[in-house]
Amino acid sequence: MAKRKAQQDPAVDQPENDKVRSLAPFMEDSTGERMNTNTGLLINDDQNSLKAGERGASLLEDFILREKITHFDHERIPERVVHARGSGAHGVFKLYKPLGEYTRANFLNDTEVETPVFVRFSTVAGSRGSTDLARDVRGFAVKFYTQEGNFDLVGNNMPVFFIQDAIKFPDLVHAVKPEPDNEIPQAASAHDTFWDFISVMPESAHMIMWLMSDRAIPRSYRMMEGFGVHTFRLVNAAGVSHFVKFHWKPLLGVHSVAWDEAQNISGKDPDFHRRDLWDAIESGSFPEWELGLQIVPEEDEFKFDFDLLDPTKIIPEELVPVQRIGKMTLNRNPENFFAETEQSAFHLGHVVPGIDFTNDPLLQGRLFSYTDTQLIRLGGPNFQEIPINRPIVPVHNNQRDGYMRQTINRGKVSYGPNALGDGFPIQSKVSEGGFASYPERIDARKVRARSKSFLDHFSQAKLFFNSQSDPEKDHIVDALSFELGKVQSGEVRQRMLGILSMIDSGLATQVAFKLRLPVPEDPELPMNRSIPADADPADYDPEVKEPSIASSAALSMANQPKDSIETRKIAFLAADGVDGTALQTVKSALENAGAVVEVISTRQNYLLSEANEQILVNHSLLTAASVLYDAVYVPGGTNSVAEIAADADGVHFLNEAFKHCKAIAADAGATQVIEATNFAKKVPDSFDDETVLMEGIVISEDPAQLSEWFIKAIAQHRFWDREKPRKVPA
Ligand code: HDE
Repeated sequence: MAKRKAQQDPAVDQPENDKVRSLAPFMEDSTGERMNTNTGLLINDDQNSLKAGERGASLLEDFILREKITHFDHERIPERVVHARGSGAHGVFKLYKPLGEYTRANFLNDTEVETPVFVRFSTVAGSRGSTDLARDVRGFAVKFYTQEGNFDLVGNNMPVFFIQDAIKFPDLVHAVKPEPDNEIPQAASAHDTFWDFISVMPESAHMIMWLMSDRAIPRSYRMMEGFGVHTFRLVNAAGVSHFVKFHWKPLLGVHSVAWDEAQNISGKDPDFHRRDLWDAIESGSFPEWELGLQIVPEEDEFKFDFDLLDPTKIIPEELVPVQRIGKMTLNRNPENFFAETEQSAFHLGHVVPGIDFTNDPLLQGRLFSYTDTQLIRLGGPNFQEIPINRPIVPVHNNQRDGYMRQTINRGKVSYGPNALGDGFPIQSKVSEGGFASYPERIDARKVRARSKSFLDHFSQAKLFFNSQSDPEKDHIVDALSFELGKVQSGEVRQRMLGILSMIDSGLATQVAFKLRLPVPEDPELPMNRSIPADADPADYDPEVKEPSIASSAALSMANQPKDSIETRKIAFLAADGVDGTALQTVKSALENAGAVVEVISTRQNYLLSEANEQILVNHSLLTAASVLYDAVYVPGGTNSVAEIAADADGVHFLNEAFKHCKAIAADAGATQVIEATNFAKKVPDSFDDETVLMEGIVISEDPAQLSEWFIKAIAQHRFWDREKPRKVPA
């Protein structure tokens, strides 16, 4: 394939795969080429339109002007109606062990095969140009280009959903999108229409707990889990079906930012997640996830105290463990955002033999929506021919024509059955790889109804809340107080307190305190307005019950591994006169542990150390901010320390890092800077393994010792206890 031109050469080799190679014939590269029109005519003047005299009117004859402007006028396509804001990457999936017992899908049976993938991460509510750091669900859509056709696993970073039936999706999306009269607010759920809808839809209670948790503000796309949400089926060669839930587990662990930080990042770098994903791949720190399966035999369908078909429920990992069956590595950035990321079209109806659906009513509706939406977004039925969407296997069928048809189908026959074409293209037997739907037995009346087994709306909301650490619970209280605080309608707020008290009375009390509203004394069942006109509302009353297990460790981010600082971004605050030896020692130690170090100074370009060596400056305090880093270090050096301590932005950098509970390190000779901060009084008097792991602050005169402690502290990610008894201002 065309090699990237010199100026685009990434720092590391980004491997090719069958899918990437298939894109090569469609690539264009103008380096060293002459400009021509779309019909191949060499252009002599692309800067001046054709005119009647130098100062005269432009001439209609100017086909070069018209072609250029016309193309420009038509450059935009509609953004996705949801998940408009996103970023994509190429990669591969490799299986650990064959899964023939459960599925006949080829790519889940052959451990030798590397299956190419394209992944798109997204927010849901915001438009294409909106901030990455909105409080929102994240989309996690994976297209596997298998030898049996494309399999799309179109998931989210939260394992449940707001609604139980697809027919309510347009209502949900209308409620959360900016309000229709004034298009306010952008990319935010903190407004009346969203909470009004939620307050009369108790089935959303579980999802709301996830959305108000720190899962809604990830540190990075690379540090999120992914979930298929619905229960799917795996079907083996003998036709035996098992239920399955799909999980993606990030090898870097699951981590989030603080809400105040998220809001600041949205201003300082709205592309924070996009940039983070791009930079990680460019630098060779390829993001990795393991694919996990929770498998339930058919005969266990009714073994649980929730319905497997209800998309507002998880299967707790304590009940059915997640088996890790393979690894996905994202190792290549797209060449062109529009061609690849924007035009990628996912659909959970893209399956391969051995993977099938269940009757989850949300899943069933999605099976219609995804192709339908591409027809308007990508302009017609030939969107599957767009290079990023093509399978890596050839396509033969009798579908023809339509806008922008690319394929040149040969021959007279475009129908089946046919005899003139010897019957081709022919169908495949199941034994030859043909897809046959799982022959689930159905014997039913046609009804519009909700199963009673879907009416338990609170037990797993409770399970989620109970499983959180204390800081995580506090963040949920804060998030709800923020969101409901932005709501104007008193009735909506009050109704939401009713819902919250069904989940946890302490939670409801704390939010009520912040809103200065009474908690409903003896909360009646929250009103469910999501019922048919003729129904008896009592038939739709939520069933109130306790979770089957008290808590689930997998639901809390506090239980994530904390043993690595790989790809973490560390800011060094330094100016002329810095102790170059300390700076380089700590830099090397952090880089050896896999972190990325950036030097931030009062001015751009470079600084001079005590020993007069030039040190590269990555940013000045004007173009960087602590919210864009995971930790901060201040090296010694009298002049450097004095300059940072005297710079309001330098001190603010540290205050903010402290407020957001990040690891902070300073040389013993840099305490002047620490003295200038709001948290000076909170710095321990002496340092050892224990204080460092508790407080996240390291001061030492020995750069080697400092590095060792600092690395341990950064690996903790955050020191949330700092928020108690109250946050330090920044
Ligand atoms: Fe989607 N969803 N969705 N969704 N969804 C779309 O398809 C829809 C749902 C998800 O990066 C749309 O191509 C309905 C659950 C992702 O391109 C649209 C329902 C989950 C993406 C659509 C749901 C998702 C989409 C808009 C309820 C997690 C982005 C653009 C029945 C399991 C894919 C598009 C990408 C995108 C419909 C609910 C995930 C309109 C009707 C549940 C990750 O077709």
